[in-house]
Amino acid sequence: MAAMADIRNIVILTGAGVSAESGIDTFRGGGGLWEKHRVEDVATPEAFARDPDLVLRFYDMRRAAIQEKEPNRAHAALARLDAEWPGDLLIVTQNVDDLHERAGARRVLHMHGTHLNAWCTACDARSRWTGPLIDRPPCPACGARALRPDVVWFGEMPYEMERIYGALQAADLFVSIGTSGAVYPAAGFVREARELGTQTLELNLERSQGSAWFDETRLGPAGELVPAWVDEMLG
Ligand code: BV8
Repeated sequence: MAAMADIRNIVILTGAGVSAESGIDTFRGGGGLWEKHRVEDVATPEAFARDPDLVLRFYDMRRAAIQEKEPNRAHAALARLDAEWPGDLLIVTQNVDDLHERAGARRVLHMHGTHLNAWCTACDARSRWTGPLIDRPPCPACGARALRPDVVWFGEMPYEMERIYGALQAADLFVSIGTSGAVYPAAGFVREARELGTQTLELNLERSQGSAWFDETRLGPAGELVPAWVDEMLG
């Protein structure tokens, strides 16, 4: 790890592993989310066009389940770091849950969207949404019955990529927490960071597809590794 004095700007990438101890299924773990539903069946625009009810029911189930979960010690530690870190800090999350925010983090970017928004395919408005979409409720903005989850599916462009690459350019430290490194462009961020000469750290339950690219990998549950790392950073 670079000396603390050299680290001013931090980019943190989180994945499903940071929410696992809150009881939210990861995507690829044993009995993981996608094992119950084939990826191509639910998380693609084609699937939505082919079988909108299946996709809407899948997201209605997850939206309801996520609202019963609570942030865990990893989310709380990251919120503390966000509140106390004097330099730039950005939590880029692949997760569509709102547990980072509910733990108190503010500098959060949902690159794959969020389960608490509905996106109107008629007027493009995004509205906060906590209920189901299966009954085709009217868009709060335009009334059209054309709402979809505001979630980035495979083949769709993740949100705010310019802002993410800008933050990576300025970062002194890139930390990846709870992600398998299976999905791009997020899985490529560690390589961008290395090419920029940025210090890289991985905190994960097991080695990931990207582990070879990190200066340091610590293995264990996020609920233990993240609070310990935040204590290190805040001295
Ligand atoms: C795009 C939202 C381009 C939906 C998600 C071939 C090669 C390379 C790339 C591609 C390819 N073919 C297609 C692509 C592109 C594709 C892709 O990468 N596919 C993969 C499968 C090969 N990517 C895309 O399509 C992306 N878009 O490329 O657009 C483009 C260009 C121009 C113009 C238009 C478009 C969009 C990808 C976004 C898909 N949406 N989520 C939803 O949530 O339903 S992806 C979904 O999986 C998640 O959001 C997350 O991002 C992703 C990865 O999951 P993880 O978060 O990593 O979770 P996972 O279960 O995999 O791993 C959990 C990890 O945690 C494990 O390592 C585990 O050990 C660890 N863990 C478990 N418990 C704990 C723990 N760690 C700590 N503590 C614990 N307790």
